[in-house]
Amino acid sequence: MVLTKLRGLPEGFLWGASTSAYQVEGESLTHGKGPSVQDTKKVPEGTSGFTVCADFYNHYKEDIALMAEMGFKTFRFSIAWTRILPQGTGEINQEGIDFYSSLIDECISHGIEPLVTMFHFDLPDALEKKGGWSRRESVDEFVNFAKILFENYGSRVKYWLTINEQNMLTLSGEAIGTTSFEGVTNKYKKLYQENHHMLLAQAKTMALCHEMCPGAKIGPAPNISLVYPASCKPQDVLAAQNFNAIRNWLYLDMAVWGVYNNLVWKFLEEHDAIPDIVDGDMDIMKSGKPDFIAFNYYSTATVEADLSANDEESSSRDQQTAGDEPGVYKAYKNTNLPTTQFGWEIDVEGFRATFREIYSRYRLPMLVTENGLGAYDTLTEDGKVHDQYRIDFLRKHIEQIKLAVSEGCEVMGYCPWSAIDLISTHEGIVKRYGFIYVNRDEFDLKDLKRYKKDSFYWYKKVIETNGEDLSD
Ligand code: BGP
Repeated sequence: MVLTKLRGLPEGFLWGASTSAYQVEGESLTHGKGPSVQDTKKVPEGTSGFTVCADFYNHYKEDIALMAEMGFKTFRFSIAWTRILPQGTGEINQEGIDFYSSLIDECISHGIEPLVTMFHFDLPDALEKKGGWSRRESVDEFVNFAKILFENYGSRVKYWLTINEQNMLTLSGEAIGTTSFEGVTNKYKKLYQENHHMLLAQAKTMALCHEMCPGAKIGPAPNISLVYPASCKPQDVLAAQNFNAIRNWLYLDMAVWGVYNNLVWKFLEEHDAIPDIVDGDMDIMKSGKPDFIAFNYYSTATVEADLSANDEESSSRDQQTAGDEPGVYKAYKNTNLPTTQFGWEIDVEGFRATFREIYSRYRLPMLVTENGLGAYDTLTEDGKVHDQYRIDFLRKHIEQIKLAVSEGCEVMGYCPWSAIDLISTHEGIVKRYGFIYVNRDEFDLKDLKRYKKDSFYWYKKVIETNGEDLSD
């Protein structure tokens, strides 16, 4: 399909950008905040921890003013569960409630809609120590936290996101620092039981949001990217369908339709990992519906069939690529795609293909809650950051949004990662994503002064023209 006529982006398109509490705020164990699993995990060697980050906690007014200068219509941030409930349940930390209240007011006073993620990788450590999401109680613990948020902010926040990248918590929890398999005999059983509880918590929270905050909209925020087959061999196509189901559709089929994806169900049966499902659970899953699908997109994945899975040789493989699932699919390097300085594949058309696929399956408006380029930025002596590579990356992705919209996909907004430089999940501050440069190094905190990167001025113009002018 060659498109000659591009449709403009809809009026009210939510231009903005994203952050998460543990990666940007700092003050990680002060002002009454309790530790989360991000504060207690072992930080990869050579990278700083999360105690200071971009010190957003103390700079948020200045930072939001800069976002307003770029013309943001929305700002996606997360609320640290342990700033509100230091132990995860029980006593509320009023200082935490007040901090987010003031942050929300600050956004609104600049005409920026707060887009709030309730949970972004930072489970309260006190709950983790009791068994975290593996316990049935975790469902109500999360819903209790959500209720406190709706009570305090529900009249001011129109857009809510439940759980950031639940699929990555399941598939890559070790890298994120949220999963350990110590003493676990069946890792699938553990992961998919936790997953079942998160899905229940999400469904209950979506229903509660609609009950407590009429007019507010809520959705899940998984990391969705289309999975390609390595070739047109039918076995590779089947492998790609398997991984699409395990990586993507499990999460959205449940959020939207309240059903377990059949391919994933089969996969769980084969691994003796069907979660314990209590009577009434599937009714709960159907009771909370999303108003939109938010998703994070960085790149597509490619897989081939793993036909040797039943051989002795392959079952005794110890050098398995992280993305492999013996007998189900094998990760495949897509040589058609360029990569970032950090080795991540860049697939702009894959972004559009992902929109098309999500929309044709679920027919719900979509909101991009992450997409971006991690790079080693340099601050020049005269205080500039020439990040043309980031501008090129974002431009190409926005072009694909315009194409997707022209093809009939409903897209509500675009919030790249990240509004401001912050600490990467496991690669430190040197992997920068922001429009705003934060003057600090990995261990030398310098003065934490803010500088506008070239992409800052470019994005301002993009927003001003509602995506019409993408030129330099
Ligand atoms: C997503 C997470 C973010 C962010 C981003 C970039 O998976 O939701 O928290 O970290 O990826 O990843 P990284 O920091 O590893 O470069």
